[in-house]
Amino acid sequence: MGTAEPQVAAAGDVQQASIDGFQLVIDALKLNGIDTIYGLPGIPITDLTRRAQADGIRVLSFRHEQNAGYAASIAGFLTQKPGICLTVSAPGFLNGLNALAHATVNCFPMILISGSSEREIVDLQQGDYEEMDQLAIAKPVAKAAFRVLHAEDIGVGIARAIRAAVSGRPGGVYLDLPAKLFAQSIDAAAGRNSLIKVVDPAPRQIPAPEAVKRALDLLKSAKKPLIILGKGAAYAHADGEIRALVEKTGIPYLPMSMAKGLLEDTHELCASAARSFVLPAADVVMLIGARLNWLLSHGKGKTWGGKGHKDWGGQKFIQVDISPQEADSNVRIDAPVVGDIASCVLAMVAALGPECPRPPQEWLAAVADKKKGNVAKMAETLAKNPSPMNFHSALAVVRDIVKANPDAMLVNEGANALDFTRSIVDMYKPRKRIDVGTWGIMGVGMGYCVAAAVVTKHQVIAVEGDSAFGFSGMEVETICRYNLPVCIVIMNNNGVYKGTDVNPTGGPDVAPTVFVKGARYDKLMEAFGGVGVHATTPAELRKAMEDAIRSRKPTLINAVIDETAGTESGRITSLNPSAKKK
Ligand code: ADP
Ligand code: TPW
Ligand code: MG
Repeated sequence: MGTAEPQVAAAGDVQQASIDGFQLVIDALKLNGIDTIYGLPGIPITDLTRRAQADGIRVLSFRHEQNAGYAASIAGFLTQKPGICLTVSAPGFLNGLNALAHATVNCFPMILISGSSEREIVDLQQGDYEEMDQLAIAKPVAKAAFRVLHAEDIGVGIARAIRAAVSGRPGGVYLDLPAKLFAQSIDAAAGRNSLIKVVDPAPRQIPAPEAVKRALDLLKSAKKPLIILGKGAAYAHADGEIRALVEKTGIPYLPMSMAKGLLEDTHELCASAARSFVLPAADVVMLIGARLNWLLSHGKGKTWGGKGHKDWGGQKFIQVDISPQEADSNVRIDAPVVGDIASCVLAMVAALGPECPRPPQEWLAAVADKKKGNVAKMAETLAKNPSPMNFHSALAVVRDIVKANPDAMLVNEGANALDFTRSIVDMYKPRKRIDVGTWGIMGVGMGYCVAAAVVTKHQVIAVEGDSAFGFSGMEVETICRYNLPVCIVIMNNNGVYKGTDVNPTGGPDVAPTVFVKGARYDKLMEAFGGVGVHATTPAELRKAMEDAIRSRKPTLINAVIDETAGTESGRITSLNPSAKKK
């Protein structure tokens, strides 16, 4: 004992004089306000997860890196700070890579940090543990990719990753940290001094006044103007400016899926219920943070009033976007406005002046009329109470629950489970709806639930197709482990799109789209201490959802849906070659 104290003191002195790679990474993240890591431990990053937690970063461990990655990507969308996903090398990296690509495609800021094996061995392909040239593989799907080889460069590496993720059009960034880097020690003072607190990581980008004028002149000339809000508008946190623009101009608007709630879906200018009327009828369309990709039928074809599949409908387009390259990607953009949405919309509102002309009354009346008819039709369908439940009768319940809990986050994936929820469940506040995004991917569900609960602290409601849920279902353990207020509703129709396909050969295998009949997903939740409920009627579903929200306990409701109720591919049957033939 007598000699122990001086030894500890000596060791302490040495430690204080130097700092290792692990610590520099943690300090660099913290210095930049990063407080949460979504990941999965293992060589060589296990100690990074431990030490990050010890240093006050919240480290959320997942059961599969893809789900950690999706969580990080949506945390980026919700917070405008890069979501951090941390994985091990080769297989862990590849599992996370899907989410990195997803972040880039959806314009979400995210950084995938993966440990990697020894460079000298990897580059000579000598067969290291989990050998892979991860940097090269990440590059095509990342907005940017960096590798840090020396401890003194960690500060620069993290700063570059942050800037690349959040500036301009946000995206996924890969940061490769070889195992050897973590163990490197350098002088502590020099190490700390090498860290960079990024100043103004996502600088405002002010639009050119002439671009604003061009856009407003076109907008004012319109007889049938329409505004389309995309998830870029939701990401921009410019809620007040966007409301001012819509209300001041009095122009009907259409929210894309994740822009729902930017203005409440019940707003009198919301044209969602008249979508198929306003798209072909509009003469000038202003896109705000929405791309003319497949989700908007590329701005042409029959959806837009064009004669054939590739014909333009004759609309003129204004596009507000931070990416100068986005305009003209599909059809001519007559008035591009390049800048960040907050600055652009603010500039437009200011330039409109006090007496802003309203759109012609005939246009507003026509839109309102279409809406009224469609809303009435939908109300009729929702009021039915068939047995077994169908998507409509179940979603009528979800619609009420979301209305009563407008702060709740809504996670949504599936085919019919997605399309019906999007059209039936109104949103009342910005950035509350998160879903399959630009790719229409299955698998984001449970990762999104974890991040939504952790970031917002609000109740999370997930409406999941039974197939969609399966992609990330094991993360219900994660939800239970962190005791998150997540209520998962599985629209269980026994399969992909429906549960009724048959094997044409008459053989023993079921059809590729069919699952175990009458599966009890609720039992899965009970296995980890959560609440599982089997609901066969709207009343049971309502009670279970109300209980879940009251208790904030992790809950999974297996909502039994008529297995004949869905349609092939949900609303995008047209993209499915075989369905088209039918
Ligand atoms: P949606 O799927 O909802 O139609 P998209 O993902 O297609 O939306 O489009 C989002 C667009 O928003 C992208 O083109 C992106 O460049 C843009 N964007 C993202 N953030 C901003 C921002 N802060 N300011 C301006 N544009 C942005
Ligand atoms: C990563 C293809 C699109 S929708 C879907 C699949 C498999 C599941 C639909 O069944 P679900 O919904 O969820 O039960 P419902 O209500 O219609 O029955 N792999 C990935 N992404 C996609 N989009 C697919 C496959 C697909
Ligand atoms: Mg299904």
